[in-house]
Amino acid sequence: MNLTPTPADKFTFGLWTVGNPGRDPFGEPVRHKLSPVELVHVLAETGAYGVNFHDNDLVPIDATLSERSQIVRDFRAALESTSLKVPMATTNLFNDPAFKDGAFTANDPQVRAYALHKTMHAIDLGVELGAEMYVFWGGREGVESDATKNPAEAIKRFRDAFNFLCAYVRDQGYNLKFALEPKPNEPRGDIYLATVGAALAFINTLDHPEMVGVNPEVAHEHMAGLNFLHAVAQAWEAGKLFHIDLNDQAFGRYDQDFRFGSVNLKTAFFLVKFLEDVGYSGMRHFDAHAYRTEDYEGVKAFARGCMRTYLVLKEKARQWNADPDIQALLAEINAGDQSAPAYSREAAAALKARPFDRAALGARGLPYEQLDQLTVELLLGVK
Ligand code: GCO
Ligand code: MN
Ligand code: MN
Repeated sequence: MNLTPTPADKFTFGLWTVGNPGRDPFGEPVRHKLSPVELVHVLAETGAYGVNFHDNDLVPIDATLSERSQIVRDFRAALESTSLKVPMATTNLFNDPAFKDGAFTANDPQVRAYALHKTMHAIDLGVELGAEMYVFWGGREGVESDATKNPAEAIKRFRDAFNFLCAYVRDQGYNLKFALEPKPNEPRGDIYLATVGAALAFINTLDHPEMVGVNPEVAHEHMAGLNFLHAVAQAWEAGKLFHIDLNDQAFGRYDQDFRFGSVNLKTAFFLVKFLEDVGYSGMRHFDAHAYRTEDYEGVKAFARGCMRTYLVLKEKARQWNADPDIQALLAEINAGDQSAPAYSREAAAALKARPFDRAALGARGLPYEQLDQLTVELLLGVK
């Protein structure tokens, strides 16, 4: 089994993931901060394909123009020397106190204008470094109390912002797509467009829906108690799976951002199997961070672990698809499968008149226990 990542695997990490210094609401950082250039080298050592960033992961919010130029030059040189790519970029619209009530949906119109201003500059920066995907995670776009904001008005503000930014990208002639990243809560009490399904419905109301897709994240759907694979599959089927954030998360807990596959192995398996089976060709972005117990050796182990687990599960998916016992059960389960007849008045009348043996339908056993147990044994390495 070859578990060495290659560029074709499209494994990427954000500067904020391997660069996470281990601060949490209860404790100070446990790792010293590395510069963006140092982080590029850490990622190159682990075999990643690309590095993503928020504008301020790279250029501090109060940097002067000449500082910005120097930072971009140094970063570009690090990318060139390591062959790392920047496939995706995003805006930090959550850290600065100006965004305490949200960015595009803030009640203060000056904040909304500043959010557009900051995002246009951040888009320019991302495009300058080669990004073709732009992620929007609305971390502060929400409320603690519904007394404070009209939720329908908030959605309208969101729409105005996306229509503005799509027009900006088109006007600049950038080759850039947008991916919305839903999350149900944290840091706000409730965040708007909380799930992949909500984002998909919203996209169809935009001026340029063809430019906009989703960036689902494992942890975010799990925080809402939802089936992540089903959300991903719906996005894929709608042609909207533009990007994906891989990590892991125990249900019912705080926002954990654990190493991919470290909690729900079977869920991770079916996700990888789906992405590989359908031929998803986008980035596999690990939006996670190392345990707070780790030093930078541990951070590298964390990054390598995300990629290795993905590759192991990809190989397991290949075995699952080739396994004769599993395939025989699938053939049995799907026997007699035929597409539904197209509607015609005659077809409908014939279907209405058709007799059904309801008791026989209900009596048919389905070998799902066997199929799932075979899956478990294959994953446990005893098959
Ligand atoms: C989170 C989010 C973020 C975003 C990032 C890119 O829970 O904090 O997942 O990590 O993915 O801001 O937009
Ligand atoms: Mn997240
Ligand atoms: Mn994310």
